[in-house]
Amino acid sequence: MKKYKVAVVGATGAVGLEMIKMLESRKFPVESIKLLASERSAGKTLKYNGKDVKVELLTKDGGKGVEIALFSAGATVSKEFAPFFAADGCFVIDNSSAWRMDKEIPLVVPEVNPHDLKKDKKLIANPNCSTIQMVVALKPLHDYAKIKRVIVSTYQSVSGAGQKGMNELDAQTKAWAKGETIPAANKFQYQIAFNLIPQIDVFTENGYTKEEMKMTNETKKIMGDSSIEVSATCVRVPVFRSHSENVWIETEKPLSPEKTKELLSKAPGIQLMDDPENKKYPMPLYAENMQTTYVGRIRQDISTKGNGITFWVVSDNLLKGAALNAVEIAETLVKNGLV
Ligand code: 3JN
Repeated sequence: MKKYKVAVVGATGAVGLEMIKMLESRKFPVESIKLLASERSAGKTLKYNGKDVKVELLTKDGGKGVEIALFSAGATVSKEFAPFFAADGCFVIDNSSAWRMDKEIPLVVPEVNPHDLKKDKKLIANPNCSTIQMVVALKPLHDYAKIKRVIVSTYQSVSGAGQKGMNELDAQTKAWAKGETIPAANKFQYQIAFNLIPQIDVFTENGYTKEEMKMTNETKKIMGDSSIEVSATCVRVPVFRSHSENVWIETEKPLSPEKTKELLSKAPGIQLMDDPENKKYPMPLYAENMQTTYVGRIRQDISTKGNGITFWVVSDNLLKGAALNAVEIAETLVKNGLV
């Protein structure tokens, strides 16, 4: 089997570290690995398959000789460096929002739109974490009953804001437990311990936040159907890892809970966890470090008379929401003979 020269850009960040772990645990055919980061982190040593790898400084030449680069270094870095990597013939799978809504750039969730990957489209965008876990569940339902409208409320863990987000919840909780003064908010707008914050990213002109509008716009693009209306409310919750979402859909064709369960039980990437009598439903603690998207609490939406379903979906935001989806895109490039 052919092996590939791979790079991870932003290797020392929360998602970068998970990307390295995903390449290892999924046994991606790696011939050589290059770990790249900004000046702040260059020079550190990380492990790949038990061997020390020195983190090198990211430069515009970093993509030379690399076949696949996984980027998780933020939109600004991606805008500056990714085009140089792509021009050197390297596939770039970018986890930031920099290119997601660019018409020329595929925005891919392998379970949903693998056909959007093309040999000559070297730059590929990885969607927002909240969008990914939702569309994996929406796709089979849309194919069967055509979704007209989605209303979603998210419960997003602090790891969505990176290591600093996790450190902030950790420090505030520990201070509370010791009876000390709780450290002031820094990464988040307000104290996150024992609180909920109905703001992720900045507000836009229509009153929705950028995170909420990402869910609307990215869903239409990935599903290849701009007629699907999506209204999202994104909330930060004091959970370390895994995002949870309650999703309501309204469909053109009637859709029963039984049919929804049948469709989702066969859907790739999904595991049904829906047995309310035995208190079985997905929860973030359960999804942490798992490579599956869990769906439960499936029921008829009583406000839409047979054409509406509501469900609860939970997935590890650093895995399916970021690193795993990126590695699965790379795996799809290999499987489809594109790289
Ligand atoms: O907060 C979350 O749970 C998800 C955050 C995602 C995020 C945070 C900062 C910048 C993104 C993203 O993936 O959309 C970006 C960005 O790339 O714009």
